Amino acid sequence: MKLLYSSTSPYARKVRITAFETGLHDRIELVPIDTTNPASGLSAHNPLSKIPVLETEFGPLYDSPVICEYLDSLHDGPKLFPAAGSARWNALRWQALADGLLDAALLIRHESIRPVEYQFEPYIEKQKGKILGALDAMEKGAADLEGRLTIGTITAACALGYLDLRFTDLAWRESYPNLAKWHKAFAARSSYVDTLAKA
Ligand SMILES: N[C@@H](CCC(=O)N[C@@H](CS)C(=O)NCC(=O)O)C(=O)O
Repeated sequence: MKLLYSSTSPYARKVRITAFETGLHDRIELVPIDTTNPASGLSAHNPLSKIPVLETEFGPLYDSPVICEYLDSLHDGPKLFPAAGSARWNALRWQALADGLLDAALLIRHESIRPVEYQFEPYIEKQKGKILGALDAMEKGAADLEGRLTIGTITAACALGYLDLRFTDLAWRESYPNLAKWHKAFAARSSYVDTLAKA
């Protein structure tokens, strides 16, 4: 299976960590894509022109929650998407929360690479508020993260990793000690180390 990705994409990282943790890593061929290059051909794989995209026997799959759930259906080990009940809905809520943090972070990033005269500070502040709101909720619920590995814990780790990559000024560890402690342990996993951004 081909995975269209970039090494800095936190959504693609979710997929790559999922592939490692489910033992499917060797079945995936990584195909780097530059999303800023209109000639990349990405839109032929995903009409939204976004990564990650996984080429499968069912055609291209996107976005990251769909790809991760597909990969989780291919192995017999402990499931990253719990089948039912509170375990399932908690994992999916954590995924939505951390994906939402990432969405806000990416919007800030897109805004901040525009020429300064086109940047709209109130919009950036609004998105920053979403990031901080998500971090507050994650800090309060950090005990939840200590449990089994799920798509929720993977997404939370990727979201915090993206703040480390692009939002160092935020210094999130200073205000969110429980999250910092949890993330430190998660960051020792080889799936996390092997998927660190190369840029
Ligand atoms: N909800 C999507 C978000 C994917 C996404 O926004 N990917 C970014 C890269 S980190 C992208 O391809 N951006 C290019 C664009 O928006 O044109 C997912 O979870 O896969």
